[in-house]
Amino acid sequence: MQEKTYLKVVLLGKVNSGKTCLVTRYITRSFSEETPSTIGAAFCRKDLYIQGRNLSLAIWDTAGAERYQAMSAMYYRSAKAAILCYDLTDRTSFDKAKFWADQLKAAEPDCRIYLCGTKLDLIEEAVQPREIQTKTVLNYCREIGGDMFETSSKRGYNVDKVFERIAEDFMKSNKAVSSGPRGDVQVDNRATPKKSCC
Ligand SMILES: Nc1nc2c(ncn2[C@@H]2O[C@H](COP(=O)(O)OP(=O)(O)O)[C@@H](O)[C@H]2O)c(=O)[nH]1
Ligand SMILES: [Mg+2]
Repeated sequence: MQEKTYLKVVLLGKVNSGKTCLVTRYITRSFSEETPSTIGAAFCRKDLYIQGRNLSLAIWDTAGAERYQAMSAMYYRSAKAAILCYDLTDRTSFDKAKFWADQLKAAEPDCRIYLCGTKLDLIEEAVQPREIQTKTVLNYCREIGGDMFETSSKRGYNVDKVFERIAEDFMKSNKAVSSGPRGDVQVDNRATPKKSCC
């Protein structure tokens, strides 16, 4: 049987920035206006076959814990990719994403950063004005060596792209890495998730 590689991916961002909807859309292909405001960690797995190898994404959603600024570094420990969500219609959410980028840079320098501007549909349908310009984020990404996407979980726009890019980047940089089913066994097995989202 072919060996499976595990990749820990964490989501971070301001409350209501669309993290849970992004994961839900990717995993279940669905969207609901009413997302549960659970406290604890939610863990999802997505198995992929990419470039001739089995890759399992271990996706961690904060599930409300992001309310506490000092969210345990255990949450993102050993993560190889972080999706930092910000709401394109909420200026302050981008400041929060930058805050998390700083935290990650200090604690997990090997973790790749993917900025994700959410709720693009609200702008395209003129429901709300854009508060964060694409160029601003692109400049920031260049500065920190990250990547950027603009998505709509409601429409399903660009959501798969984020995770595909994460998987591709990881495969490019890691020819043969293997770890536990949650991306980092030793740490994450102790931090038992209170709720599983799938
Ligand atoms: N219109 C629209 N609303 C969204 C989108 N993503 C999330 N939302 C809404 O934004 C709110 C917060 O989303 P949620 O995923 O729970 O944010 P979280 O706190 O970061 O996990 C919910 O009311 C969602 O329905 C999107 O792509 N488009
Ligand atoms: Mg959430």
